[in-house]
Amino acid sequence: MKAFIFDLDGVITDSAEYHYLAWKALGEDLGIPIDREFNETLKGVSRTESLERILRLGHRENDFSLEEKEKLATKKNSHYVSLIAKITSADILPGIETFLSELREAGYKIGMASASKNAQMVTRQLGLLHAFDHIVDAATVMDSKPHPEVFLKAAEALAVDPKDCIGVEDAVAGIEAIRAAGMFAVGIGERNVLIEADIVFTDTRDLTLENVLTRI
Ligand code: B16
Ligand code: MG
Repeated sequence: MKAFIFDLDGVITDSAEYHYLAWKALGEDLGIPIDREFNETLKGVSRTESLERILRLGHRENDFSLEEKEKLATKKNSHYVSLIAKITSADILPGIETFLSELREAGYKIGMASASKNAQMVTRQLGLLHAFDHIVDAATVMDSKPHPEVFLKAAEALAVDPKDCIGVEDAVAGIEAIRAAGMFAVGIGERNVLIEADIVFTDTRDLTLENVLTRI
């Protein structure tokens, strides 16, 4: 194995909570209640697709023009951006900084494959820009997870064969994307949810090089 490619939300930091708060507020404006359980289905899913799912939930998918949907997505994003402005290095999930340093010292290439167009900004806020050799710009990705494109783009930028990459993800769609890219899939979350992952850690604290390499 030569490279590790990370998802952002739910793996490096829990910005999923801020996505939830911003979608919930938009849902309230539209009369569509969004709870945490439904929010699970939005994890790793692009902004436009998330909005479509919310509108379908409220049976309002035909109530808005493309232009109006863009305005709704922009409104959610402005709210989200105002929430993440408060993110600091204290919001890095436990064990992640140590793991990234461990990988750097061991000579692995390190990439990020997030569906978020705010990934650069969040990573900067966390003080982790230096820890990644490449962060894929989600705006250049045509097909969302579970399509493998974002992971394949990261591997290409790192100049590593996908079969020599390990992908780390918290979302079902993300694990599917890693597998479809031909990479080894490490899940962060529940074993019974991330059933397609090669290995699963429930806590980011357990994400160490030894714990991963001994299970490949
Ligand atoms: P944005 P990840 C994903 O990030 C989030 O999990 C998902 O909830 C969000 O809708 C998506 O990014 C797009 O984010 O609106 O900021 O472009 O988990 O792939 O790092
Ligand atoms: Mg995620």
